[in-house]
Parts: sequence; C-alpha cells; structure tokens
Amino acid sequence: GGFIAGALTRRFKENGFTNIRAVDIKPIDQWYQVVEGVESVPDCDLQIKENCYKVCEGAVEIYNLAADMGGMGFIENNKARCMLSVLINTHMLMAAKDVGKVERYFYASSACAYNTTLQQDPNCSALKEEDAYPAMAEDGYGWEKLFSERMCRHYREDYGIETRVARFHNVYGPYGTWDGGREKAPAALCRKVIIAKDSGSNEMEIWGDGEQSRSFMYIDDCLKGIDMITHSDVLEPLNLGSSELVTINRLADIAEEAGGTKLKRDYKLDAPKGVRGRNSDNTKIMELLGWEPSIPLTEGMAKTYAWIDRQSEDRKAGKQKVSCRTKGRRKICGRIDLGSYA
Ligand code: GDC
Repeated sequence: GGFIAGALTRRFKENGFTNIRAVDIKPIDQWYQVVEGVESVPDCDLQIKENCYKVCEGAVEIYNLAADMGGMGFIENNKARCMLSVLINTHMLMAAKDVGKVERYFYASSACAYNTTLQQDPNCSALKEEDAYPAMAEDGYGWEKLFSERMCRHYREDYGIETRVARFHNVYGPYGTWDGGREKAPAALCRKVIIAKDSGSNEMEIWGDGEQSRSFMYIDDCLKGIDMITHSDVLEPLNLGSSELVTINRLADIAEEAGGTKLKRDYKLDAPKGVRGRNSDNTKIMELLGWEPSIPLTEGMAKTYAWIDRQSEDRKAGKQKVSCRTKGRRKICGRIDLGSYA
C-alpha cells in the first residue's frame, strides 16, 4: 500500500505474475496504489506477529517494504516510532521461517544505515557498502535499518532463509508522498513550486542553506534494482541509489525548471537537515549486477512535478481516489482514475 511496494506490485502484475498479495496497515482508501487483480489486505499491522504469520502463509517470495518512515521532517522527530519498525522485520522473518515456502526474502534498508561521521561534507566521497561499519547510523531510523539488515543475515546463516538487502538512496517519483509531513525533498520542492505559482507568493522555503547534497533515485530504477537484487546471489547489503550528486539548491532549480518559474528562496536554517552530504558508490552493483540506476534527475523530476501538479488540481476539484465495494467477506477496490490517486 505504500509508495515503493505499491509500484512494485503494479510492476509484478504487469509483468504477468499472479498470486500477489499486497499488505498494509493503512485503510484501503489511503493506499498509494491499489492494483486490480491483486489480493489487497488493508488495516493489517505487521508489527503484530500473528498478522505476519497470516499474510506469509504460502508465500514463495516476500518483499518487506513496510516501515513507519518518511523524509527528514518525520524521521528526525519520530525516532522511537521509526525504531518500532524492528517489530515488522523481526516478525516477518519469523513467519518466513515458520509458515512460508520462502525462496527469497527482500528487505528494504536505507542509506541512513551508513556511518554519519563520513557524511559531514557536501562533497564527501560516495558511500561504499563497507562504510556502514564501524557503526554510527542515522539516529533512530538508521539504527533500526542496520539492526534489521543483520537480522536478515543471521536468518540466512542460521535458518537458510534466502535474504537479500538493498540500501535505498532517497527514492522519488509519481505516487510518492508529496505532503502531510512525511514527504522527502524532491516531492516537497515540487509541491512548494506549485503552491508558490498558485498563490502568487513567488517564494519557496528551503530547509537548511541548500548546500547539503544528496543523490535521488527515480522509482523505476528502484523497482528494477529490487527485482535484480532479489533474484541475484548477492548476499551482502547492496547500495541501490543514483550516483548523480546534487545540492538541494540544484534540486530546487530543477523543480523550478519543471514548473517554468524562478522563485525567491527563504532558507530555514533550523529545519531538519540530516547529514550534510550523501551519495551512492555504485562500484559494487556494477561489478556484481552490471547495472546501476541511471534515470537522470531532470527526467524523473519532470514526471514527478507533472504528477504532483495533477494531484494538487484534483484535490482542489475534490476528486475521489479509490472506490470500494464489498463482495461477501472480501472488499474489492479499484482505481477510478490511476492518474488521480494521491
Ligand atoms: O527529507 P529528505 O529528502 O531526506 O531531505 C534531504 C535534504 O533536503 C535534507 O537536508 C533536508 O533538510 C533538505 N530539504 C530542504 N527543503 C523540504 O521542504 C526540504 N522537505 C524535506 N523533506 N527536505 C528538505 C532520507 C530519509 C529517508 C531515507 C533516505 C535514504 O534522508 O529521510 O527516510 O531512508 O534518506 O537516502 P534525506 O535524504 O535526508
């Protein structure tokens, strides 16, 4: 039901796979995408062990992308909540071992697992997989990711569960969170440009001084990477991110270009900023899989901007997102208009 898992579900469905079960804690009308022909299980809290056992019944492949998370504004202010996602991966692994016939278990880790002392400069060198240790992960969220990565490793070593782990670097794209407090910088900046144009304020707020750096991975690259990593024999966590490093100021330029405008910038220096610089070193993924995320930021941002612009228009027009009906004990839901679903 979330951004990445929703898109992954659609990809698998469109590639002809059947027997797909999508699970989320959110009620169905809050799912990012509802894919027709897929068994959708809403209102299902995967922190609860019994629920994991139920949804893993018969599973051959498990993709754990469930987490209480968000962009910097959320993770800096909700460290305990972020760490509670440890219950999800723990119970999912237990279920995978006990009830599934699991051939592959994918875990979505994050660049936040890396040692933060190596990320204190906007021009710092790109992070290699071995830079996670000695450990000094991003407080709260990052430590949970690091711990859960290790749990995957030990479930593989001790119980033979074929776990695969990717460390995502800031994923963005259509159908992602674009407002409400959990959004990341790409969507937030698109939204701010749209609002500034709409309201005529001609100004946008940027957290920090805008010189902090990141790389951003477009959703399609992320999905391809998940598929490749899951079905590879790469046992250790692998970077899954773009190596196109930009400052947040450059990201804001790109959002403005997508909106065909130029705004005055209001730098909010006391806002959540996270690390000063972060990039993905893709040497290993190139070496092992012969591929790396490569969709240019300008291309992905143009698509993301256009989608957020439509959501914003639809919201103003009061359009509905998902329609549901009940058939026996099952709830069947479908999109009214895929392009309109926020
Ligand atoms: O939120 P995020 O995209 O996450 O922020 C990137 C940078 O952009 C931060 O320095 C932030 O201060 C700046 N920024 C400027 N304006 C704004 O309006 C804004 N909104 C947001 N959100 N940021 C703004 C993320 C984590 C993820 C995840 C990835 C992995 O950290 O939040 O959960 O796992 O990293 O790479 P970011 O890149 O710090």
